[in-house]
Amino acid sequence: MPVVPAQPYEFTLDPPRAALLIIDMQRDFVEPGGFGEMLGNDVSQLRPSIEPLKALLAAARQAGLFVMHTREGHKPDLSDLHEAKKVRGRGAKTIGDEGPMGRILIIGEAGHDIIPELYPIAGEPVIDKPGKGAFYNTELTDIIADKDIKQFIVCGVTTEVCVHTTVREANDRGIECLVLSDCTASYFPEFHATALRMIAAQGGIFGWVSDSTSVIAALTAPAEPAAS
Ligand code: C5J
Repeated sequence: MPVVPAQPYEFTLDPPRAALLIIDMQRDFVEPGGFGEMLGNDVSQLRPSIEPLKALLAAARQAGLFVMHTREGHKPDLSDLHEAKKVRGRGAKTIGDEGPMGRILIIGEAGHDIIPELYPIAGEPVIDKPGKGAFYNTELTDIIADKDIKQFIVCGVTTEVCVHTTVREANDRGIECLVLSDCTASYFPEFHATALRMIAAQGGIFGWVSDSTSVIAALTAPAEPAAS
């Protein structure tokens, strides 16, 4: 099995049991005019993750790795939006209000969709999640049980919010998480760095940290000849 250099120690990748999980690479988080900017963030901080993630996604598809995408958002009638989340931030505009890319963080609106650079293709589940974690109130548990997935290669935004919440949820469900430093991003570079350190600390308390170059090398390495 391919071995990926990682922190706190190497990660043994089992491709048939692994999935690339791309968290919330949505226009509402990455592009101006969306939810991220509405909260006062500098969305340009997320852009450097796009190119490495694009290369990784191409390599994963080429290698036949199972790919999943998530999108944070809510039903148009807001029936899955807690009042506590709706009012958080005390902004002039909130989830469900009209913004430059349609109603903010609402399923079906332009801003809620995944950025064109990383758009899903047929066969790649898109998991709509109302929370920060990808397991809460979604079909993810059933999808990974059906595919017998035991490892996630985790990418997306933001590192300390939806990526971290999902990694913690997955960790408690026995999934090994390999988080890629150059394919994740935060509006706050210091949170990004610290969030990654938290994952690999204490012997990998939540998982492993590596980068796209290392995973692409592992996915494209020629298979070792079988022992005679
Ligand atoms: C946030 C996310 N930051 N995808 N969502 O609200 O991390």
